[in-house]
Amino acid sequence: MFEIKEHPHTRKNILTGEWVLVSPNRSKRPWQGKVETVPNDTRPAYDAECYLCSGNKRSDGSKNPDYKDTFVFTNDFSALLEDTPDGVINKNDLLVAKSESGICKVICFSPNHSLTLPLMAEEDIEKVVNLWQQEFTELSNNPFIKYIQIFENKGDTMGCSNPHPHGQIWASSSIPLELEKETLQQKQYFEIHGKSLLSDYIDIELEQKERIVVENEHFLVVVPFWAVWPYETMIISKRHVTDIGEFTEAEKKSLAAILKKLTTKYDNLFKISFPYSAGIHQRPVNDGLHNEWHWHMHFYPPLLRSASVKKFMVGYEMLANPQRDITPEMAALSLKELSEIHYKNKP
Ligand code: H2U
Ligand code: ZN
Repeated sequence: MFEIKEHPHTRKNILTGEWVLVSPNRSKRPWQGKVETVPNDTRPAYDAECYLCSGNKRSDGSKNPDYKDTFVFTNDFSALLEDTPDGVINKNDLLVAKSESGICKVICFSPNHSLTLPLMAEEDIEKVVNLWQQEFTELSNNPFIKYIQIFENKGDTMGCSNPHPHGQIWASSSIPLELEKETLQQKQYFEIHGKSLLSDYIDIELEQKERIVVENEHFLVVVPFWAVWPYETMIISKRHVTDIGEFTEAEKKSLAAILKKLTTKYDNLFKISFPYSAGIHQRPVNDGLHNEWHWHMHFYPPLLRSASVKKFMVGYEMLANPQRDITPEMAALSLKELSEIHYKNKP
């Protein structure tokens, strides 16, 4: 009889409609491949060479203010520009292109160069959450903006160019691919069930308790049933809200608290500053009602079995289908059992 804990199987990502191959039988295979060097992450609180530190010069010559908590500026090398002319290219339906415009921003989480989210005080993470909310509201006032992607790329392994605690926002004139997929799946569910897909999903997670990493009054963190990356997680708001603009003061406090707990657990897993790409998913803007949308945040960490062994999305994954060995349930259990006190702050 098919046993999900033992036998190879595929699981559906209900947010994208895509599938992941899970091979629990394979998680004990020996590793003789690439071993990454463990990055040394001790840094000074101020680095005269850093283009994000308070009062420093950036590479385009502009100077950062002497900021004391958070600081936001327009990306000096923006991937999207506000004044790109509209236009379409179509050569016999074979060469197809369209212009894209937008606004890109960089957000410094703290003036302290040595910190990361898990090492920041909860009140200071709250300031980051407040800024995300404020930027979302302000950017959505531009009628040409259709989607606001708030994200953080953390660590060399993820191609992050600077260890200063920071994130980015790219607001674009069209809805990006991942968001198109998630909109479609959530809309279909909402039309049939009259409830958000993630509200019903949360109920199952709370009932089964097999994939919960941590929770508080307003948020739940799970390794999703369909996770592709070994320690992938999602923060899901317990209340059905479509975007960060709707969060109350209490919810913003709760979000800061759970961000600290989750990222602390991540650092504690391999006792390093844990790399990841993380970002908020929420409704598109200036695009009519999107009641189907349920706010959540994805964390995609690249590490597999230690600080130095990374998961490669190659071979079968590139050519056919994503695949994982350790099950989401095993990953959730490891994360759940980890301390909520950062290893660097242990007495
Ligand atoms: P990462 O989050 O991937 O490290 O990128 C940092 C961003 O900071 C990157 O998009 C921008 C880069 O364009 N940047 C500036 O806006 N000004 C600078 O002086 C250097 C980097
Ligand atoms: Zn710095």
